Amino acid sequence: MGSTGARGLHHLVFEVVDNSIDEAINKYCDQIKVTIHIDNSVTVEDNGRGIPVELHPQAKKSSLEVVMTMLHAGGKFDAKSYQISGGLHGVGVSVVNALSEWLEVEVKRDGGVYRQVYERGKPKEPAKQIGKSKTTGTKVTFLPDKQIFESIEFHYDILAQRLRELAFLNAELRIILIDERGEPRSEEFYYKGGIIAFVEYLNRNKNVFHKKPISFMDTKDGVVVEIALQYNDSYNEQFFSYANFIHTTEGGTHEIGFKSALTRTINNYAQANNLLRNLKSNLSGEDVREGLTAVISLKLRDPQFEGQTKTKLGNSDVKGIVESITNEKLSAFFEENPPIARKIVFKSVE
Ligand code: 0RA
Repeated sequence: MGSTGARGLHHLVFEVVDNSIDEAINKYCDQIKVTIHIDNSVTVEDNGRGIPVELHPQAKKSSLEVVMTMLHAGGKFDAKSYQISGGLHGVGVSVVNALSEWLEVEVKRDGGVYRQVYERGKPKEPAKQIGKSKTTGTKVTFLPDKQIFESIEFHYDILAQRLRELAFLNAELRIILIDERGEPRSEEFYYKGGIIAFVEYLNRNKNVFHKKPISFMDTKDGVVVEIALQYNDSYNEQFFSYANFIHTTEGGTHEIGFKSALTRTINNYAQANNLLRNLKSNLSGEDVREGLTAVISLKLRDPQFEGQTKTKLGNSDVKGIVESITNEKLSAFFEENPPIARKIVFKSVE
């Protein structure tokens, strides 16, 4: 988990949520509910396919028990999916289990409800069927181990911030957060517009240059690129980049490709329309990013995370991919929307 402090503690929740997100990415799940209970145990419930429960022939126990007790056994068998895990954390739900005083898993699958309880990662008894169900899903409830973590008190805002971010990055996924401690509190994160709604949210208190964020999406060499951007009248830059749902705070090749294309496209438009008459040189990268709010989200097969905090995307082919997609889509947008393009150029010149 990386730490026994607050960071590691909250990671427990995100680790379980990541498994549900994997189901959502593959369109098996459209709702995730996270509940903080009064004793600081947490429930993560999804309506995905459910963890397989049948007997695992090699292990001679249920697949459910294998997934919950063996390191890296949680991986999907359909390797073609872009898994969220394999990035920063991705240690698997078995680690959450090992670091919990107790954990209870309930799976609805194959017409039944199955349940198993563990203490500090050890099953109390084999998984067994406790009922019937026509639906599917997985529900995990765990109490972090006080012998391991310095504190087991969850912070609502830390959970809310990441869950909101995940909802922005997964358009149409509904994520519900409930806090049963003290005065009950809950929020629902659901954004039909995905990262377009993210940009609108980041600019919610700003005067924007154009009502609708500029957005485009394309796939090249198996890399899915989604970008949304919107200018406001401030001088700040707000830039959020992601690779496989991991916030790449240290940047990387996707950011370099985007920034290079943005500078180039704006200069090209300005030159072609004779808007740089009073300037001795081209607009710089910093010029064109004043007042910019942008979100870029990539999905790729083998993300290379580098840097101090492993939040810098290193894949070298990604720079050219993002650059060419941005050049093409953004110049097309400028050609079709001259008033917006001119406004952006004038602000950059200023
Ligand atoms: C292994 C295989 C399959 C699904 C899952 C794990 C799974 C794990 C979690 C953890 C939380 N929610 C989850 N939902 C699913 C695929 C099973 C299949 O092929 O049907």
